[in-house]
Amino acid sequence: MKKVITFGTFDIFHVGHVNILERARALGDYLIVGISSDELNFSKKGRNPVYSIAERLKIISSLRFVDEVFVEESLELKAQYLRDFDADVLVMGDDWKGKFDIYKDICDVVYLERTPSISTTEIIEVVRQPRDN
Ligand code: C2G
Repeated sequence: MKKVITFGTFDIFHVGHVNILERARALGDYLIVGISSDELNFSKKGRNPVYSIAERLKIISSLRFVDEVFVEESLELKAQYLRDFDADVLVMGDDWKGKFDIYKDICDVVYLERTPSISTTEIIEVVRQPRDN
């Protein structure tokens, strides 16, 4: 069984997240998703996620092409996660291109094109815009 693993915050879930998870799963037989804890997101992005870790775990695990989810506590634990889950392929969006090549001694590393013009940050900004009506 070819095990694929990927990581992310997946806050304010959107089609860009669906696209990367669906394509990641298509590279193997089993998809594991490490979901950043609230604290890790704060350290990565300087803000708490809008959706709690419990909500983000529930949303991602509800997808038919996701087989397993866990909480990603730290970026520094990535090698341990890859080994613990016995991953064959690490998949990330190409905004991370090159950043995880150091794990090529543990598993294959594949960067997939991000879905253009959608991001959690943009959605938050649009929602915050004052209504002109
Ligand atoms: N993504 C995408 N297209 C978008 C937005 C996001 O393909 N329009 C991908 C990202 O490239 C990433 C995944 O969706 O692979 C999750 O994105 P984020 O929730 O922003 O995750 P990130 O902060 O990149 O966390 O250990 C790695 C980090 O936890 C990754």
